[in-house]
Amino acid sequence: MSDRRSFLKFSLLTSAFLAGGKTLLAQGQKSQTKLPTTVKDNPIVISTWDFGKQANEAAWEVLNKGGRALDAVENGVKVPEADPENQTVGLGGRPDRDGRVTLDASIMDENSRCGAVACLENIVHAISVARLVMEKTPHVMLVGEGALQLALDNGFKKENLLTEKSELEWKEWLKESKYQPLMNQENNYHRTIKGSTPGDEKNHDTIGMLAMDKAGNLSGACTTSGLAFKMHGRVGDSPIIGAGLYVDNEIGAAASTGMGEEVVKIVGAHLVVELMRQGLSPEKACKAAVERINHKNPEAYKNFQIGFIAINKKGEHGAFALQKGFTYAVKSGKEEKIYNTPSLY
Ligand code: SD4
Repeated sequence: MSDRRSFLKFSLLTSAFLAGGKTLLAQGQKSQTKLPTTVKDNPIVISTWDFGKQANEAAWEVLNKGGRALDAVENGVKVPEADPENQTVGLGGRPDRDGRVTLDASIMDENSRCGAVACLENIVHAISVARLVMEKTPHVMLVGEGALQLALDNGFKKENLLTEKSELEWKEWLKESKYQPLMNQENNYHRTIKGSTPGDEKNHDTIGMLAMDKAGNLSGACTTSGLAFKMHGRVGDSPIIGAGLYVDNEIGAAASTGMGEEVVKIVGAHLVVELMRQGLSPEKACKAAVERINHKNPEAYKNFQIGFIAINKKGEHGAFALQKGFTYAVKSGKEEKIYNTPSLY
């Protein structure tokens, strides 16, 4: 089938899929979808992977006291950022192929204000620097030296983020040094990193966290050390507003984890929020985004994982992944649970 014909076929399928073709914002029509009703006084926080549970607890301390969702998500993701045993976020993150730990992070609030840092070195709490970008500069993203300078100017201290464990793994990887970025996913990771312990990374990756506070406002945060042994300077989806994270306070919020390049190509988190605007549940919206990635690159599932999480203004949550094994943690007044996420494969 020609590219154009496949595109048309896909577009038709998509139109039929979306609420009977009723609302196609891409064509400039006004949304006819009723906005979800906010459930006030019932805060909720969700985050990626099993390790989201501890992060949710820190977020909950803020939410339960009636604090802002923005403060909750920052507080929450700082937990894995500070954990040296966690090799995918902040301190202890796996380095790039040159042995440098470079962090990506983004944050977004209920007023669509957002901030991000990319390729930030030597600062543990990349998320707080992303918040500084949002609150103290007229910009949305700072990278590398500029991001570091902002952090230092605001009292952050430089630290070595490369732990002995991550350094040893990097040195092991250097023996063959295949310049192929590795996703922190068990089945392809342990084939390559001989020094690593199977099971260590199973449920670890980027942390994406979404929260709704007692006032019914939404915020989100996303922070990561990115792909292990990536090229120096590589930036993933996590600091790209709309790709790794997106919040629309009228509709809902979404975040992603997994192979960032594929998420950027479909502007994943924004897509999930727009699909919720069309009336899809959080899980169905995440599923449609994963299907979009799979449609564009049907070989994708063989090489990597992608997962999306989402919440809407009703406090409903959901997630979907490309492959089995993705989990997400939820804490609200009603439940505290780690969910196994449904997947395409
Ligand atoms: C990235 N989505 O940088 C993030 C994190 C990741 O394995 O890939 N972790 O693409």
